[in-house]
Amino acid sequence: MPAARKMRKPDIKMVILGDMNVGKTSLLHRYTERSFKDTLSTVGGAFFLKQWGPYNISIWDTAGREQFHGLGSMYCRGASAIILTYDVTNWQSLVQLEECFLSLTDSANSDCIFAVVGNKVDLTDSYAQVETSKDVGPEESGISAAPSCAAPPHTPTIHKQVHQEDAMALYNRIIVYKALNEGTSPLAEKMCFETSAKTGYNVDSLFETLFELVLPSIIQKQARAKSPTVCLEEYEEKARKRKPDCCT
Ligand SMILES: Nc1nc2c(ncn2[C@@H]2O[C@H](COP(=O)(O)OP(=O)(O)OP(=O)(O)O)[C@@H](O)[C@H]2O)c(=O)[nH]1
Ligand SMILES: [Mg+2]
Repeated sequence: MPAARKMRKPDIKMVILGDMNVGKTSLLHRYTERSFKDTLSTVGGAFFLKQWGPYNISIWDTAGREQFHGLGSMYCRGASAIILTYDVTNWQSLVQLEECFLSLTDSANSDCIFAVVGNKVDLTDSYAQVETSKDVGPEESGISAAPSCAAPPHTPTIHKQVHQEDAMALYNRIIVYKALNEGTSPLAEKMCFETSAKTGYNVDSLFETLFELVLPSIIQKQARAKSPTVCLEEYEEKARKRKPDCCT
């Protein structure tokens, strides 16, 4: 009889948030399946498990449609990294991140890492139009990238409504809103990405940067799980929560 297959518990949780139609599902699909396909608007949320070296990373895709916003905070509970996604051709999708989605992240871990991601850059920048097997930077694209499709890049006609400086300004406001340490938090230059789920531009960099940044949290969590000592603060907190109201 074949040995029963055990599913390992995820070591860490990441969540992707943003308005409907910005390309959240497509980004995850591009990263996990290495392709771009037609998507249906997400209902509720969906869960992906990514094996990264010896680690298991759960990535939660969420629905951007307004009727599902209430679920966002539940999905963010205990998250170590959150990807806030907008569409570079849609200014309102950036505004929505601050107005609707940021508060949903209050349930994430206190040391949660944030990335601000402008997707669909293939529609506005020719350097992002070359389909690549491994993503490349603007300076390398077109010339040295190994294209995996025959179509040559053409001059994009769609107006870019959001520039990276706007995303970086938002990222810096997030650091202040979250009361994160400005000195130790990763810089906006590192955490603001422009991507194309359609061509794959910058998609690997996004996920791999985040995985590297959450690695210390994974190691810390594993060390805590192995530790024979009891963290008194956590113990007291749990005991306090267990106490019935009549004892207060
Ligand atoms: N040109 C282009 N189109 C994209 C890109 N990413 C997604 N799309 C298209 O944008 C539409 C929405 O993509 P989804 O991935 O379903 O968007 P979503 O953010 O998951 O939407 P909800 O599930 O409704 O929240 C689809 O028609 C995709 O084909 C991209 O990088 N470039
Ligand atoms: Mg979706």
